[in-house]
Amino acid sequence: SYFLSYFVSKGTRMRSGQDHKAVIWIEGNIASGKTTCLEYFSKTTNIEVCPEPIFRWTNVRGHNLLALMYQDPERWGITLQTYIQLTMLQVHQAPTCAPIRMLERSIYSAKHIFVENLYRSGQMPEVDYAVLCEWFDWITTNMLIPVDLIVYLQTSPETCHERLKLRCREEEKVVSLAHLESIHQLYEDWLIGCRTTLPAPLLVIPADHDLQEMLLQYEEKRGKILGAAC
Ligand code: DCP
Repeated sequence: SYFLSYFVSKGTRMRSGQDHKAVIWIEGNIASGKTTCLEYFSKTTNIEVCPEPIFRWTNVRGHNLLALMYQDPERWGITLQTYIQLTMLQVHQAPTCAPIRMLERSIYSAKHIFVENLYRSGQMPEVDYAVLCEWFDWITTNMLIPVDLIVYLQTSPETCHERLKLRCREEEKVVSLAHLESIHQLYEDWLIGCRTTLPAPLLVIPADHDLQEMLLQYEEKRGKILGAAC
């Protein structure tokens, strides 16, 4: 009923029948095809799509922080990831009118994938990692980060590597297959291995297929995706 409110996601999120806005996160490796997925759903009325704010990471008052991080991860890893944490939090908190919001990645994958990768590969000093962990824990304990469904575009690192070479993004020229393998493994551990409790149900979509086939998949699964989120 209109007055019926209930709790989901570890009891942190209150929903009320009329004003509830569904939130979907699109997760996946670098070049897994998240942008294509978002573009497809952006054509649906009632859905607001929010791409990762890369344009902010490549221009922080004139500084290309993403490029700096790839050039010298030990020096710039914490700076980039602190900034990404801020910009993703701003995306999560942004007001919206649309009944469904679809986000590219989340503050969760920023931490569980990219911060973990820098630390575990020995490219981030332990003290930098500790500071980022404390920020992340505080934010996720004290702030509302709404999510109703996590969609995981599951790819092989090899496919991502091929796509990455094709798109030729300047900052990413140093991204190797080994790097994509590490990111892939962390995604598998986080979402499939479920070492931590996920903040929402998970839908896995195999995403190694070519563009046409992926668009067909989204067409086929749109009911499932949108239905599961609402
Ligand atoms: N990145 C990072 N740390 C994060 C998030 C992203 O270092 N917490 C980096 C990885 C990439 C770049 O930012 O070099 C952009 O991420 P993606 O390539 O995954 O974004 P795209 O929009 O290109 O994704 P896709 O190709 O799936 O559409």
